[in-house]
Amino acid sequence: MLSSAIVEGDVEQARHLAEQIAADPGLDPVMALEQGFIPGIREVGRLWQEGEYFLPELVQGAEAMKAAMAALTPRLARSGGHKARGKVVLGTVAGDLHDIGKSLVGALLVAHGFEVEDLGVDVPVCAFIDRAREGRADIVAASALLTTTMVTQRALVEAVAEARLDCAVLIGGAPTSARWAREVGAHYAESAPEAVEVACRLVQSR
Ligand code: B1M
Repeated sequence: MLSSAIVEGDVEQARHLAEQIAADPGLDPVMALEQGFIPGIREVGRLWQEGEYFLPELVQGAEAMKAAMAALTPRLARSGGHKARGKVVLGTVAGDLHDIGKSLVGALLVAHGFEVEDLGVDVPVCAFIDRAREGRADIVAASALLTTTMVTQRALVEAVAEARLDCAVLIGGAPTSARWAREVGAHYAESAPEAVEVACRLVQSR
């Protein structure tokens, strides 16, 4: 049901279901995302790739997904600890407008006690560097959803080293992988919950 609200691009239904989950303390919002809403948006991507959906359906599916996320985010923020664990500067790299996964990473980091400065989408490398320097960030976290924009993650690692910033670089996003992260010299997380685990490890080891 959660997945089909997204596949059908039904914004009202997606919001309604997410609000019900958010209001029920017996339900796990992360599980609802991982097992319901996210498979739905991935199915939208598959249908679009196979030519069954056109751009309006892709956009509509994304709208439904964003409505679900908006309803669940306050609950996600309340679900974790409140100890300040570290500072993260987060964004989707330049040229890339996908923000659903990035926002999920941000919401879960906040839920687990991190201070997160979310720079949004289409973020140039220099903006990551400036904010990380000024905010004395522990981690710079960059999402990329396009094979054409993931190369910017490499540029970010290089820029962090060049600027001699004392922070780790964490990357993720659908086309990326642990292998890609190793190649560019970054830390990697496959999912938002894993991003929290990696961020906790990185901050603890500092
Ligand atoms: Co776009 N899109 N899209 N799109 N879109 C993909 C990514 C694509 C795979 C679809 C496809 O072909 N099947 C394809 C990329 C192909 C490629 O490069 N290999 C694609 C394309 C081509 C495009 C356009 C070029 C289409 C066009 O205009 N012709 C265009 C690009 C615009 C741009 O960015 N410049 C475009 C536009 C759009 C919409 C605007 C319509 C919309 C985005 C809306 C929005 O984000 N506000 C959209 C959507 C929704 C998708 C799909 C269907 C879903 C993405 C998503 O939100 N997934 C996507 C297909 C797919 O992913 N299967 C697709 C759910 C989200 C929770 O998952 O972001 O992967 P994800 O995040 C995961 C993990 O990756 C990880 O955690 C999350 C799960 O817990 N993660 C991190 C993410 N960031 C992380 C960071 C971390 C750690 C983990 O540390 C920092």
